[in-house]
Amino acid sequence: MNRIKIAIQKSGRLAEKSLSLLERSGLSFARSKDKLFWYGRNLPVDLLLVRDDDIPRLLLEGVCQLGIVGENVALEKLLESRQRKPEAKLEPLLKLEFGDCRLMLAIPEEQEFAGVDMLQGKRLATSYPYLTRQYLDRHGVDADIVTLSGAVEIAPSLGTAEAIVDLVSTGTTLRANHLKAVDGVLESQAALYRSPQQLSEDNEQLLDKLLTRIRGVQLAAETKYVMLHAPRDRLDKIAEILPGAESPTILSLEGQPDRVAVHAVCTEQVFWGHLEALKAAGASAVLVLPVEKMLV
Ligand code: PRT
Ligand code: ZN
Repeated sequence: MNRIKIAIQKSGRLAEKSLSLLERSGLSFARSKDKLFWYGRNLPVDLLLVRDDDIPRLLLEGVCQLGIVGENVALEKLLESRQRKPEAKLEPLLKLEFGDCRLMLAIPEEQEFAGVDMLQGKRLATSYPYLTRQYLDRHGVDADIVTLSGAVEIAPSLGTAEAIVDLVSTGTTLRANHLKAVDGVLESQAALYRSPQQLSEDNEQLLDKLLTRIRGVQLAAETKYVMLHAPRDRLDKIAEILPGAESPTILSLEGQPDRVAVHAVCTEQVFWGHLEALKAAGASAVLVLPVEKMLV
């Protein structure tokens, strides 16, 4: 059986969460501090630790079979490689719900935004020239794209561009540079991608198993096991409040004919508001427990 290689970011915003997701899915690796390659100990699945920008190419070339990278980077590199190979394809298997950010058009804060048309003939600084060109084309606007590998946000004050297209999460960087986000180019989060290369049947099965486990970890992260006591005649109301719970288990309570114990698996987030509503509906002894693993 061939081994599967998964590429993840070595260090940076996605590194820790990518590794943790794989470890929580039951993969264990012989860690080596400096090396880029970690051997899989319990399954034939190894890790390659690289710069995030290299991950799409490793997948497109079939060096790695799976990779975790931001959709922003995957799409940018895909558009870039289509210059050489128009049929290049890279599709996400799963969105991973971390690394959220938005690629946005930003202009100096004192300027009025009069639509994307105002960029006609202007200079736009970005580290995402292909996504930016696609965005401009979508709006029928022609502008000069100044490609920078970092510190894009200082381009307008340096006079090298009139506007920028950059990643934004909290907006602090834009504000610190007297810029404001005026339009969205792309919403992004980390995703699991697979190489377009064909896999052996064994590896296809291994990949299915990994996907099921990763989905299970994602589901378990949101899922809670809720236990409570409730008046028997308020059961309908209680069941309505429990978020994402299907057919709770009802158990009788010794010596309390009017009250029952309710156990439910809630597949949506349980907030304080839900607990307060349960209490108002007559529930008591409400316990919310984390779920470690789920197989559905
Ligand atoms: O070394 P390597 O090449 O692997 O890492 P890198 O420096 O290229 O990437 P890294 O670790 O900074 O980011 C990896 C991925 O995290 C990105 O490709 C995105 O998918 C995602 N991500 C999420 C972000 C941000 N949020 C983010 N805020 N990537 C970058 N930023 C930067 C942004 O470029 C800007 O400079 O943070 C600044 C803006 O942040 P706010 O909070 O001030 O708005
Ligand atoms: Zn990078």
